[in-house]
Amino acid sequence: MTKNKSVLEWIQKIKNIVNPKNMVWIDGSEEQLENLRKQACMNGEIIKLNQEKLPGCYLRRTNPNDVARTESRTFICTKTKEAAGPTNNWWDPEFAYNKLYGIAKDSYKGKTMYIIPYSMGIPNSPFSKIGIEITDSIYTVLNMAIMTRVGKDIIDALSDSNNWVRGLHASCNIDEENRYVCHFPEDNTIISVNSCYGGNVLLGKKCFALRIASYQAEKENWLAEHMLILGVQNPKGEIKYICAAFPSACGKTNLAMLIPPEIYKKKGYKIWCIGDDIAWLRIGKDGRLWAINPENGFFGVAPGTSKKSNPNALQTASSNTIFTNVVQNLDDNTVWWEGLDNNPPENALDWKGNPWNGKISNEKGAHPNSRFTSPTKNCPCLGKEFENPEGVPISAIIFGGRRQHTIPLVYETFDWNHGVFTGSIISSESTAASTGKVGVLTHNPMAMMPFCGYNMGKYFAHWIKMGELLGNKAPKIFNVNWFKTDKNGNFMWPGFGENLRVIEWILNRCEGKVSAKETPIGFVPLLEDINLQESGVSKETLKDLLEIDMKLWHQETEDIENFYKKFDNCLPKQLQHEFDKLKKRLKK
Ligand code: OXD
Ligand code: MN
Repeated sequence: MTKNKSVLEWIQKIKNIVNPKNMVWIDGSEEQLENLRKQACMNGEIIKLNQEKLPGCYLRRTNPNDVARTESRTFICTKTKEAAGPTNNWWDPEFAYNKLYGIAKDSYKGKTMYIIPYSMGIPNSPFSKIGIEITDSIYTVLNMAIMTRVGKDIIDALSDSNNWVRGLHASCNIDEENRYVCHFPEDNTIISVNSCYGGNVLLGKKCFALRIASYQAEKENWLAEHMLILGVQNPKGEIKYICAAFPSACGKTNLAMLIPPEIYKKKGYKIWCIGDDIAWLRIGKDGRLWAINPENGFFGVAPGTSKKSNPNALQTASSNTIFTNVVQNLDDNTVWWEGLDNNPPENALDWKGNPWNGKISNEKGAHPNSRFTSPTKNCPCLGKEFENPEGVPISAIIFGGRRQHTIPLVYETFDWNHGVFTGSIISSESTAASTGKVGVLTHNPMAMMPFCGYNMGKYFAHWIKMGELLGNKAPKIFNVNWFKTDKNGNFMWPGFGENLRVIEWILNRCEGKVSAKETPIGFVPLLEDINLQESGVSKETLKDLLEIDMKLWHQETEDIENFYKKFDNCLPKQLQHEFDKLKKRLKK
């Protein structure tokens, strides 16, 4: 497949460790993938679903101990602990290599070693980067073939370069006590053992496109971010693009594919999805910030996805999709999950493969972090610029989290550094995307806490520097919160497609079309500037949604103070300064 010396040497080294029966290069051909699907159906790794109703679709059940990312077992392995910073788990590289090679030793015995050359981004584009993942799991190969561009073209594009990311995945015994995901950013390497959960083993995604890439981006003056990219087409046909960072399972996929409310549709508004999870942002020739989505598929959360919440995602996941840990309806061999509709199957298997009657069972049928892996090209609202190697120019950056109180529906930050500060103080209620308790308020700066591959203090400084490089071409930065609740615990904002009303205000602000009210935390909309027509939201509720509760903000500052202490001397002085200014404004 290749004569590249660095590739061949590394493969030989890994082969000597894992000791496979044989070795197969993934060439990206449909024929090879189809053979692998057949093999995986035969060995029980995946189940073929009803091909009339769900053409090209399969189901996978993971080991019940292996259903989400394991942040406590994810490590950044750099020469110094300081390089990994105060928010990452750190291991000395030599220790980590020894430990993980020890665990992976002989673990491919009797198995096939699959070698997947893949590209994050469009092959041959200067914005793209290449990786090679070795795995013993066909499920991983099939997912990688959806999520990234794989095959012979990629290894050809690499030619004899040594600039590629090494990735070793070994399923081992799916032993949670020996499950580790280690990143070695200083030598472009990732090793993941004892898991088959997507976020831990699709090494192009979180491991490369965020953790390793964020490390590279800091050195090369760009940004690798946990952001969706979306285009808003106005009635004049102009498309403006925004990026938005939200923690896992907070609705990025829904926002990226939103359906405009009827009145917006009638006026001619359209939404174009460019990406739902990761953005690589670079300064373009024109000095503006440009974004590409380095992925080629969606690894979306299934529960809650419905005709009402996200018809585009449902359509996307209706063919050539791998479902993981959802319900199997035995009557017609299709799939179901909580929130899909009000008609759960009676004759079904739950995500663990146990008999399940959705009409009477008190247990959930699908795991809350069950997923669909679907090709981007299935998405009915995929923007044509998705294939543009230069990406799309970004007009606004949005940060957000899941907060019942304190954070208003939307506010605009005063300038870039205040925007970076606002990103740095995001906290959000934890979700099922990672192991651990759900619903706990957790700090998640820029939604990158689990994904920043180096010292987060240095990452903040890098954001500040990017603002300096962008100068007056920098996009405006906003903060949103779709999840504010009233005193009865009900969501006050309808969310989903209705979020376009807020995005319209954001774009109007970018174009200087509307004024705003200055508050201690930033600019909030004037009540009349958010279009509530046919939204079902009253002006009174909007007022509550936009309210800044001083008492809660004082508490928030105490919390920020504690959080910032973690960073010690690596917190950029600009952020401390922004924090001091906020406290002063709140005192007035
Ligand atoms: C994801 C995540 O899977 O953020 O995208 O966990
Ligand atoms: Mn994500």
